[in-house]
Amino acid sequence: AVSNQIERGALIVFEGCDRSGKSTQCGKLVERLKNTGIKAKLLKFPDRRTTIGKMINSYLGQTYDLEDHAIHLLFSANRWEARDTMMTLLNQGTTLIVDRYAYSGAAFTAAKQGFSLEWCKQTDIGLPQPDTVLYLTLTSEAAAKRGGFGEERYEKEVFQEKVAKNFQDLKDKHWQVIDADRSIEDLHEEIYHLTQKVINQAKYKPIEKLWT
Ligand code: 2DT
Ligand code: MG
Repeated sequence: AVSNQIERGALIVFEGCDRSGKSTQCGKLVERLKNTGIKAKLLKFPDRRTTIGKMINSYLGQTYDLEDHAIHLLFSANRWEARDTMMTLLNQGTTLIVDRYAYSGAAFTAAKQGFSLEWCKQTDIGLPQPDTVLYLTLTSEAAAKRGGFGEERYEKEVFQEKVAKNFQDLKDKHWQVIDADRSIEDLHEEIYHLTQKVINQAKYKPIEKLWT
């Protein structure tokens, strides 16, 4: 009955702490999907290439200061400016693999003094709802073995612990928690198999709105 309906792509989001291997896994997954004939595209937030993204990049690189609410709104705006393109791609059948999304937006800002998770979520309400959120976890010991933090804003132990706690509070039925403390290949295999199921199940489902 649905044979002449266009199959949409799935919206697959990766979240997790620093050094959990998100970016590596996103890249490998997109390549694997493409090699098996599935239309797929990699997106990353923040997208530092847009005008808004350049401001975010300067902020993260600590060459530019912004008031905490203002930078939160820019991170959110950086997703909204991608919204129409995301919807078009999904509706044309392209699966999107997304490296960080609104959950990072809320978890990071809410780790700052004086911000609640509830307030932080407001600006992203209504964005496309992910079909799944793959949350890669590492103990802080396992993370430490992967090397130290970099020089960007937020790359500090105490701050990252608050972020991790916020991620726990953001978890909902769309989340799958994945232990990232193993080899790149093993992790990739598990993720690839999980996503096969998600892609098949998403095909004829409408795209819902985040946090509504
Ligand atoms: P990358 O290291 O992944 O480029 O992220 N961040 C990210 C926020 O504070 N708010 C957001 O909305 C997003 C998407 C997480 C750069 C840093 O920016 C943080 C780490
Ligand atoms: Mg980083």
